[in-house]
This record gives sequence, structure tokens and C-alpha cells, in this order.
Amino acid sequence: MRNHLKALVRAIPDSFAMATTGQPKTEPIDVEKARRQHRSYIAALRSLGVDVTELPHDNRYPDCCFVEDQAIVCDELALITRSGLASRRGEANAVAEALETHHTTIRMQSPACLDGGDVLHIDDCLIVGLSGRTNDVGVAVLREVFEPHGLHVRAVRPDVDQLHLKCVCSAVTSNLVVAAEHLAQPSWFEPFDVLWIPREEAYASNLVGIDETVLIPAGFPKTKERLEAFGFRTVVLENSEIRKADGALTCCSILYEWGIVSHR
Ligand code: CIR
Repeated sequence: MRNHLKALVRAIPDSFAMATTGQPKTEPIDVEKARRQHRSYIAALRSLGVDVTELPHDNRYPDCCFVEDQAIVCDELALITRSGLASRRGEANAVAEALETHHTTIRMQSPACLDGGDVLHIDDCLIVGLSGRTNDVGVAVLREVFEPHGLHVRAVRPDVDQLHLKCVCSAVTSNLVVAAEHLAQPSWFEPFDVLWIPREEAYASNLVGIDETVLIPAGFPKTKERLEAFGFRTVVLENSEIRKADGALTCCSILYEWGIVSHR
């Protein structure tokens, strides 16, 4: 049985329509709709027994709701990252303050860069993507902080078109990854099992698994079907406005186990 699950989330700022995006801004972000979608996400986490702490938004940082990028938390240790996007670095202070209450926090320093969206934590492995947001020095810091605590760090190189590693894969249980065909490489995930989903549904490879339930974004029927065939219950969440800001489900929380310190 796993430990108690906690999540740190951060409210959507009034400035969310100005969030960073690499996509053409064809349709503007509807901030109120984004807030409704975000509230449903939080409600879904709570309904699954996750203890959620919500930080207030900060309008100076349009991307501040994407807390995942700001810290890597494993057991009692929290590495506060230094985002690969300079305009997002100020977001880390509030996240660090919140984590300091219960964790030993370490702050990543220049020239290291790493976004949490590049770190897939599965069992005792941290698979880290060298994307445009994460550099070799960031990976070295990740190793330095977590390897002495029994975690293994493996660096992989996602396609240049991907914002983060977890745009094409995420962990659904402590032994199973969901990954997009042709965009993720099987060797990245060895020895774990992989449930492959079609490339055209790659956005849905970013999902949140909690026990036998998986939160998935709306609009990806093949992924839903494959997960259900695998025995999971799916909870479908509308995510259109978060997606316009290049966000997905994992990036809206820092989800970590808490309680008994693991056997590692
Ligand atoms: C950014 O470009 O940094 C934000 N607009 C999106 C961050 C999404 N984060 C994530 O997937 N971990």
C-alpha cells in the first residue's frame, strides 16, 4: 500500500491569458473557463483522497498555475528548480516557501536549468528529458541531490519539438508509463512497462494516475479505451484553456507521497 498523497496546486492568475505559448494564438484563453477547469481538476484530486494545498495566484506570473515545473519532491527532499524560461523563475519563491514547512529544500543555482515537466518519477527512477528547458548542469544537480537518497537519474533526449519530456509520456503507476508512439523511445523506460497510445493522441500521454484511477484530458477516445482495457477507471477532465497555454494535467500540481518515509 502506498503512502498518503499530497498535492500542491496554484490558482490561475488574472494574467493567465498572457501565459507563454509556442502555439499560434488563434483563440484567446478564457480565464474564467480555465478557472472552472482548474477547480474540476482540484476536485477530482480531492475525490481520490489527495490532500490538496492551494497557493494563491500571482498576477506577475501568467504561468504560475503550472507548479510542477518549480520543484521535484521525493520523500522529505524538495529540489526547487530554476526554470529554463527566465520569465518563470520568480514563481519558485512561493512554491519554495510552501514546501519548506515539511521538506528539506535545496535551490538550484545558475547555470543549472530544469523544469519539473521534464522529470518523470517512476518507482526509484527519475527519467529526465534534456529539452529546451533543462540543461546538463540541471541534470547533474538532480543527480547530486537525489542519487545519495537511492534514486537513479537517467537522462534522455526528447524530440526538439517537445516543450517537455512529459508532453509525450507520464507515469500512471509505479511500474507503468503511458507514452505516445513514435514520440517517446522504448529504451527510455526500461525496465518499466509501457502502455503505448497513438501519436495523434500524444497530448493525452500526460495524465495523472492515482491507484486504479487515471485522470485524462477530454477528447482522446483511443487513450481512454486503452486505459480501460488495461483495467483502469478513467476520469475525463475538460482542459481546453490550460492546453492553450501549453499546459497539461501533470503540470497543474506537484503530487507527492507523504507519511512513512520509503524503504529506499
Ligand atoms: C510554459 O511555457 O512554461 C507554460 N506556458 C506551460 C508549462 C507547462 N508545464 C508542464 O507541462 N510541466
